[in-house]
Amino acid sequence: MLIRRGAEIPESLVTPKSVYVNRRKFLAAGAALIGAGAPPLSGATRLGPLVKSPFSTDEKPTPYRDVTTYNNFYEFGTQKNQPAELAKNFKTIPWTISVEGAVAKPRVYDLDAVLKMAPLEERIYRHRCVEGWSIVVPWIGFPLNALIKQVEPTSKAKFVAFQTLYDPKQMPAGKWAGIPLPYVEGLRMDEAMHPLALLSVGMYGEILPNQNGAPVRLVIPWKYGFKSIKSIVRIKFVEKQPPSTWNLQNSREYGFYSNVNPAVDHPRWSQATERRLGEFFKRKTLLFNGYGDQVAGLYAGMDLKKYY
Ligand SMILES: Nc1nc2c(c(=O)[nH]1)N[C@H]1C(S)=C(S)[C@@H](COP(=O)(O)O)O[C@H]1N2
Ligand SMILES: [Mo]
Repeated sequence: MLIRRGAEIPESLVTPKSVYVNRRKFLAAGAALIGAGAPPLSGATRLGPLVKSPFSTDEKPTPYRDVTTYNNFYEFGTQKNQPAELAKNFKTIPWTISVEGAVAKPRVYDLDAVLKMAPLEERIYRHRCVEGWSIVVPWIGFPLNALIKQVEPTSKAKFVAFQTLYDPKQMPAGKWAGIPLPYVEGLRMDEAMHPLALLSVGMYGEILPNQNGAPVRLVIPWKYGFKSIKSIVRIKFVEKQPPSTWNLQNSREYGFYSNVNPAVDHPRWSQATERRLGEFFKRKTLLFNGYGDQVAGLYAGMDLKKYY
């Protein structure tokens, strides 16, 4: 582990207290951390060293401020600006993820074990919300398939089910979210094994802000944003297609697959275009969010209008 500091100033002086405390906690969790020469814009903890990924887009990342203040995280409020406020004191340390079900080696991972699972990569991905906005995010994480291989799924494992923490004490707004909680999501096994499917622990060089799904979230760049479940506490390997929150909420509007598809409209609005946060003009939405070369094979022969 390498910890550096640029200037000869106690970091307690140059870093907001909350971040300073958070940094010490994260060090206790054994993360690979580096201090940047200059305090980062956001002032949070740096993660590194990072492997650059060939899967990154060369599009310009959306400004950090937009990505951290315009969020969907219904446990912390349904307005876009609420998660940044209401998740401020969300306690993410200690944290455990139970990996269970149809696997030879079920295990409860603490955050330290998650961070040590595979080399941390930076991956710049496009992200398309079903509501019609999009962002480009430099995520930090590693392929979900690294975790899957470690627990050795059995032949009964056809799907993977994910669950977010639901702590009504820390998430009082969850009561008014209008969706069933805890938030749950699922992937077919081959989707989960796909090299693009990312378990993320950070973004913009830093640990994940709480509103973006700290300490560990999924990022599935070819699917609508709601498949990218935040603050994961349980991963279960199952035989049958598991429930997913937005499908439970409204199955006519939100399917299990939820692949980005400009040709399949949401019943209440078109999906043909999107607005990149920070831009004025709309862009055309791309099939599989532009990742078709890599993922279309997963859906060969499937009617994407039926399996929306
Ligand atoms: N637990 C949980 N995960 C969630 C959500 C949520 O409300 N709760 N919202 C989803 C939606 S709709 C989107 S678009 C993305 C937003 O991720 P971001 O805030 O990091 O951009 O998170 C997804 N993951
Ligand atoms: Mo979304």
